[in-house]
Amino acid sequence: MAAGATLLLLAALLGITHGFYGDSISFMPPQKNKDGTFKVTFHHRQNGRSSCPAVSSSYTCESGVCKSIDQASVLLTDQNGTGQGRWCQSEGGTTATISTNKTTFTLRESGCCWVSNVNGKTNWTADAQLDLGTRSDTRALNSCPVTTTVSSLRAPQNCFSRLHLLAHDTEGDNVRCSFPADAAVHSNITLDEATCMLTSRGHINVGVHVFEVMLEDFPTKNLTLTYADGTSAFRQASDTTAPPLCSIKLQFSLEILPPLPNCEAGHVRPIFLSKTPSHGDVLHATVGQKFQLYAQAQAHHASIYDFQVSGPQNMTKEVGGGMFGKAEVTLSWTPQKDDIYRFVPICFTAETNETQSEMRCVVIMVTKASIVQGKAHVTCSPNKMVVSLEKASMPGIDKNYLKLNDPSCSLTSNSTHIMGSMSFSTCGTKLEDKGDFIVFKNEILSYVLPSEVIIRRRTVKIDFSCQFPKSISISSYYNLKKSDYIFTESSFGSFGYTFEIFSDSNFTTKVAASAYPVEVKLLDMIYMGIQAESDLPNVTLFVESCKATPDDNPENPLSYDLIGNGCLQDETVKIHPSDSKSFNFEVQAFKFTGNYDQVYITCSVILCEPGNSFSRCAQGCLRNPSRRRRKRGLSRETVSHYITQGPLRFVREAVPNAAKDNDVLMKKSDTPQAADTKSNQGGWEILDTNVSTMFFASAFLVAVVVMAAVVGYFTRKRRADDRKSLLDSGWEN
Ligand SMILES: *[C@@H]1O[C@H](CO)[C@@H](O)[C@H](O)[C@H]1NC(C)=O
Ligand SMILES: *[C@@H]1O[C@H](CO)[C@@H](O)[C@H](O)[C@H]1NC(C)=O
Ligand SMILES: *[C@@H]1O[C@H](CO)[C@@H](O)[C@H](O)[C@H]1NC(C)=O
Ligand SMILES: *[C@@H]1O[C@H](CO)[C@@H](O)[C@H](O)[C@H]1NC(C)=O
Ligand SMILES: *[C@@H]1O[C@H](CO)[C@@H](O)[C@H](O)[C@H]1NC(C)=O
Ligand SMILES: *[C@@H]1O[C@H](CO)[C@@H](O)[C@H](O)[C@H]1NC(C)=O
Ligand SMILES: *[C@@H]1O[C@H](CO)[C@@H](O)[C@H](O)[C@H]1NC(C)=O
Ligand SMILES: CC(=O)N[C@H]1CO[C@H](CO)[C@@H](O)[C@@H]1O
Repeated sequence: MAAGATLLLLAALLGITHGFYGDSISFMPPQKNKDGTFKVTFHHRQNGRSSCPAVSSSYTCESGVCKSIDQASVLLTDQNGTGQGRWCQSEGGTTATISTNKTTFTLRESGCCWVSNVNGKTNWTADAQLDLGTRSDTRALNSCPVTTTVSSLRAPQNCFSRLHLLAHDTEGDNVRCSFPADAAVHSNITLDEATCMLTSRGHINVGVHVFEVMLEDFPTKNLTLTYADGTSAFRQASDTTAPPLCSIKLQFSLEILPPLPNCEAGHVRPIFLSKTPSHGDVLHATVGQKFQLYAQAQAHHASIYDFQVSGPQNMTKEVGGGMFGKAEVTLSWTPQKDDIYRFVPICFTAETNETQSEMRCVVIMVTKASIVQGKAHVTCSPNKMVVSLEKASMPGIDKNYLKLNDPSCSLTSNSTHIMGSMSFSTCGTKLEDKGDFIVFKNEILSYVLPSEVIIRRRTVKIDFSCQFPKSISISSYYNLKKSDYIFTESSFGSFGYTFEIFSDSNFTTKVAASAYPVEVKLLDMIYMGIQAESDLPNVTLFVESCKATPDDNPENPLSYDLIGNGCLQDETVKIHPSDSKSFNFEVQAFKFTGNYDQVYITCSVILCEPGNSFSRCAQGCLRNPSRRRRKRGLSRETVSHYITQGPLRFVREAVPNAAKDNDVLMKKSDTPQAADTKSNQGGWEILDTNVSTMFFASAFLVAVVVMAAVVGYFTRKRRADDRKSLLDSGWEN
């Protein structure tokens, strides 16, 4: 299959004089022309030290496959000052028009002279192979994985533990990374196929190590590939023997330096600060508009003199210093017309004399215009709405930078659509009374990281809503599932929580919706259970905090912690064993001191993928949460979401000397309407009269109310029961 169409890149000059330090190749999405030929455009970056190729390599095409070749000149893209050279990189772009009946297209380049290295490698070859079939999911040719490295990677021997390579696939395919069969890799260095992370497993000798890494993309769904000759191939996602859709080679050198006394990031090894984009981020740039990337690093005991960058031609670099060993860099680039739909990898390191920071890489997606008109399709069901956007209507859109009204909710996607689902109480959905209809509204917005200095993405704003005629009793729908919380997050898909009250410690019989507000007696045990549901099969539920408030506002300053930072805060809380997606607990009923008659419980919950000992779920109770070390990228976890249950209403026990209180109680039960309005916002009748968002919010913040009319006597009793924090004198009046 590999034979046939081969475009030879002859770059002999490079290698001979200064040695080969590695290269990377990135393809633009290949295009099929109307006449049946293919347009293949790629950018080739080559690494050096004191000098980099400044002239275009000469390309030849075998067996008449290439009808035309258009080579843009090779330009130096980054270097450490003339003569001083520690690194340089150049990039050249090539567009080839190819005509072939084959199903794949192969690019190959070779040279004799790797830089002298401890692996004993001399000859090198650069390979890329593209499948020329039209994918049934995108109706376009496959796009190759996107990767690159900076020119000069170096790490002190005792500090090198891992190197995270960029391996992005624009279609969301799986990218697998591997060493080619003939690679001479040090036996103490391993490469993780799925994450593309090089890891040290032991002693590695000082010197220059050279690496060749194959990046191959495999579809995550079944799809059909249709070829120019009319044939087609069905590709089963689970077929592990199928060839990759694209395979490209990344080559680089890593110099292992003599050990340093201190490896801590931020000491002499620079550490990136929060304004720097995260590794693997996908950023957006618009043709004709200046794109800027800002990064900041710090080394307390070394001086950062420069940043090394792997980027496109004509990207400019501005390095600035700062206090306390900080340094910053601003990269500016204005994409041209030819760059449209290009995915540009950018990697950078902060450089000190002795060493360098970790390598960070991002991908810039170049799109046409800054305003996108997109259409949303909304499906309304009794307890949720699902919105989907057709990607084709918004070329270049990226789900990772779209959010719903509540930015803790993000979106998922398949190859053709971007989707989000939410219940009417979550993700910032707002209720509006339109007279004859009740409207639940939300919107999709492009969002900007709070840490971002420069807003660079296109603006996307799509309103969507579900409306229900007021005349039908929507209450009957909602009452079915009072505590349904549905969220969507890009890495997790859709997931939801139910938060229920159970009648006993078996946690099998739920208190029926009609029984809300749930009446409890002071000092009774209340049994509550949270259950998670997720698109992902293997997730762990973690309850980070649970607190009680006298109303459905979790921010109410009057609150009492049952669980905080994953630790039990109240001695009556007991957790019952359950499966990984459930959390069952009991707590002794209580009430707030003062004129408060109900209690709502709000918990902050997180879902994690198992297997990461640094995930919030694995860490459990943290007495000092600010010291928690987060390791990014190893496995996924959701952000915290709040879910609320209640109200619980206290009913009074027959206690002596309570006639006065009983009067109060009687009054309330005489006017159930009013009492209800207080405890659960009047149920659903409001629909027929005057709608307020209040009704809506509290209807879903179904709470656990413990009760009115318990005054002085119980207050004192509680104190006697030693539940001190509840009864803090500050709360009494
Ligand atoms: C492809 O195959 C057809 C039929 O065999 C032939 O006529 C045509 O010349 C071929 N094209 C190329 C580019 O080889
Ligand atoms: C390197 O390539 C040259 C010519 O391309 C070949 O003669 C030589 O045998 C190769 N060396 C090795 C070690 O593969
Ligand atoms: C690999 O690491 C182990 C433990 O550090 C060391 O004993 C061994 O010599 C190393 N292997 C090589 C080839 O350096
Ligand atoms: C892929 O196709 C196979 C065989 O046709 C089928 O068994 C499997 O369920 C499909 N998988 C998906 C994700 O559609
Ligand atoms: C880079 O800038 C030069 C000079 O301004 C210009 O001629 C060239 O076309 C630019 N190259 C790209 C790829 O934008
Ligand atoms: C930088 O490193 C070189 C050797 O690599 C050394 O000669 C020089 O003194 C160092 N400069 C500083 C400022 O540390
Ligand atoms: C993507 O999701 C949308 C909405 O659920 C669906 O209509 C569409 O068929 C899906 N596309 C693929 C390729 O699965
Ligand atoms: C122009 C420039 O940035 N030159 C730097 C190259 O690297 C050395 C360290 O090896 C610096 O001292 C130079 O300032």
